[in-house]
Amino acid sequence: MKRLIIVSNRLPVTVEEKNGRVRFSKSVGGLATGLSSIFNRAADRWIGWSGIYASKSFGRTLGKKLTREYGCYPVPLSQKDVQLYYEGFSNDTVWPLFHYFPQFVVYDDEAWERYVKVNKLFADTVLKVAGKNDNIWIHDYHLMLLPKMIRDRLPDAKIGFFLHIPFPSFELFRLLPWRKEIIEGLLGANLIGMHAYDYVRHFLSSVKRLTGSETNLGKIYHANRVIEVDAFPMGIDYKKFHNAIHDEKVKKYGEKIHKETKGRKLIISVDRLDYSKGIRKRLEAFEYFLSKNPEYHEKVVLIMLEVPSRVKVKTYKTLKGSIDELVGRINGKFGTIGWVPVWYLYRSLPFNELVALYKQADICLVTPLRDGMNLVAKEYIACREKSGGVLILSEMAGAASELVDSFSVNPNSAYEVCEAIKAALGTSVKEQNERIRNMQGLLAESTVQRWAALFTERLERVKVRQASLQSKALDAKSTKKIVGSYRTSVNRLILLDYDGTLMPFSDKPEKAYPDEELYDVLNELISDKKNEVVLISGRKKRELEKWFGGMKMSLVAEHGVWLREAGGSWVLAKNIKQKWKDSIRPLLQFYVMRTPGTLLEEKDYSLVWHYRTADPELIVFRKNEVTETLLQYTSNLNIGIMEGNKVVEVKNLGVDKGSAAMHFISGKIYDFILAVGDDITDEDVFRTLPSNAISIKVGIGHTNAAFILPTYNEIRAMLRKLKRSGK
Ligand code: ADQ
Repeated sequence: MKRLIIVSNRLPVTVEEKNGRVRFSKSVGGLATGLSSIFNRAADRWIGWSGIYASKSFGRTLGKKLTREYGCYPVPLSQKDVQLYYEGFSNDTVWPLFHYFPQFVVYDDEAWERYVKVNKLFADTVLKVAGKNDNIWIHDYHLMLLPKMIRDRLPDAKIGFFLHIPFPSFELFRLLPWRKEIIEGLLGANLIGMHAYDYVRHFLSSVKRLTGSETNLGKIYHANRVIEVDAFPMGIDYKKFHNAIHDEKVKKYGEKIHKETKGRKLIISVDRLDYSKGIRKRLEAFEYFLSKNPEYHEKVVLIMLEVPSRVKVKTYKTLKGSIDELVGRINGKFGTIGWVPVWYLYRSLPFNELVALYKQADICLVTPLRDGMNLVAKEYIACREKSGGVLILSEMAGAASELVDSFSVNPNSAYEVCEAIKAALGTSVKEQNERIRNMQGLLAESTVQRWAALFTERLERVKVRQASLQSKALDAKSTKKIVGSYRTSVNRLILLDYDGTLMPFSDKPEKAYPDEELYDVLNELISDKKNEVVLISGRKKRELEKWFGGMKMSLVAEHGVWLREAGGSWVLAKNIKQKWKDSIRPLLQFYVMRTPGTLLEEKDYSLVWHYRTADPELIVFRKNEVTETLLQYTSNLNIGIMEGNKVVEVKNLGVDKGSAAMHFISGKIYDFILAVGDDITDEDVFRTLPSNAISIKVGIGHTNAAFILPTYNEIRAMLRKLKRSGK
């Protein structure tokens, strides 16, 4: 049966031990609420830490109860695990780095090793529970290695990953010594979701730079799989908040707030006490507002509601101290006997009281320095009715791209925040209501329930799409058939590409020379008189001759420009010219100079611009520039521009690997034809083949070939198998 398996650092049930008694309570966060709408306790599973250390004697009974009553499977974590994996690597390394606070990042090998270990513990629990048809949905930065760990042990699993915090630009991400492991870990998923498109962009850029894998429109071709990445902005349980404003308890508490604040204009801010939330800067901005606008003294109150968070982490302790001090300073400086400008509550409020605050507030001040999404901004909007209300929202929050009717501010500018408060206080209720209505329309549609449903549906679809791409994978049955027809045939033609097909790619083309194993494989094939082996390459004839000149096989160089029958001499294809090279060469040289990491290769009848080691972001632009310029210069010459694997090649038109293949195919009647290649130039061969030929593409992607094999290793193994069967 297809089930949903949710994996997150904490379970949706909070377990607490007090005086030897264990208490269970439902977690109330946005994530738990959102997922509960699609989580079926009886059938689905939730894997995470319960909040109780594994050493506790009642651990086993607790586990059973959690499973039986809540569908939850606790991951056993020791105190040391939590200290190093959660407080350490997750919150002292990843959190500050991903929120653009490199100065707070702790690089600690021990914490990293524990992060790996705990991710493995999570993988063990997932593997105990999950089957290959289940949808596994992993959440957040604590578990970034988990997708790959599961993929390694359950290769066909359907794995989704959602990152709740920003993904930083490569300039920051590269600071992390374990950046490659993190990227590889995440790429174990089938679908990766983030709150905003900016984070997706940053992630794709890191993938390109660290793995060299191709990415195209949110798809990553990596390790013979396609991984999709997209923005899924998370919403809130809109109805729950909006309906609660009519609740009697909420009304009563609201009246109390109104009375206590003496009907003054009420500004609120609500967050976890975290440096990323910009609490200090916000207070400084409010102080600036009070100093510049004495007419508002005694007329406004700022209520700051801060939930204690990560209290054991040093940076948080220091932050708490400095906020206490700042609140004291402002109140001391501006307060009067009847007016305390800042009310500071350091605790979590029950739902009804939180809603009442949202309902009473004239302004909600949400000014994080960086925030993945920020649900408080959305909750405030959901709790407004017809009494207006202004949301002042930092442009650094993921929510800013959706809540465009808020007052947008740069949280680093006390001046901007001050001006926004002033503007908000001066805006008519009519305009406030209009803005609120627009934002409510969006939030009522894009709820957290819809978010969860969209993600899981997409995960299903991604898997179907990937299955269709992989339907060409050469399986045991087809291999057997190919081997069978090889065995019974007497005239065989084997057309092989070289780079990427028989050899892996190298930074520099000249470094990819053949190894001993490859010579063995080729010699085995050649030794059978029934075989005619042709190497069809884009390389220069000099290289092919040096490497394979002494072997009894035919060679094709420069994508069909030069042909050499086994034992014969090189022959030039018809209608080939090279004079054009003199006018194109300086052009490409100019681009080599302007683009570090690129190089120009000159073949007899073509020019090749290689960019394998260049900055992948820069190449996106430069490649277009190069091809556009080339198009202008080549329009009246009989030459074409061809894009290959990290190369742009300028060559004679009408001559390609396909025409070379044709030369051999039409020379004789063959009862077995096999063609193998990996890139776009080999597609010309696949297209030329007669219908009974067998074609194999190396690596995933769209192709005219009948089959796909993952890497050159499998191709070598396959060729060996053929040879052995033919004995
Ligand atoms: P958080 O950093 O926790 O979440 P946020 O999205 O604002 O930030 O969620 C906070 C939640 O806690 C809200 O639902 C809010 O109502 C509640 N809350 C805050 N203070 C409270 C208080 N004093 N009393 C009661 N409740 C309080 C992370 C990312 C965010 C991302 C979410 C969801 O950092 O950017 O939006 O995950 O993906």
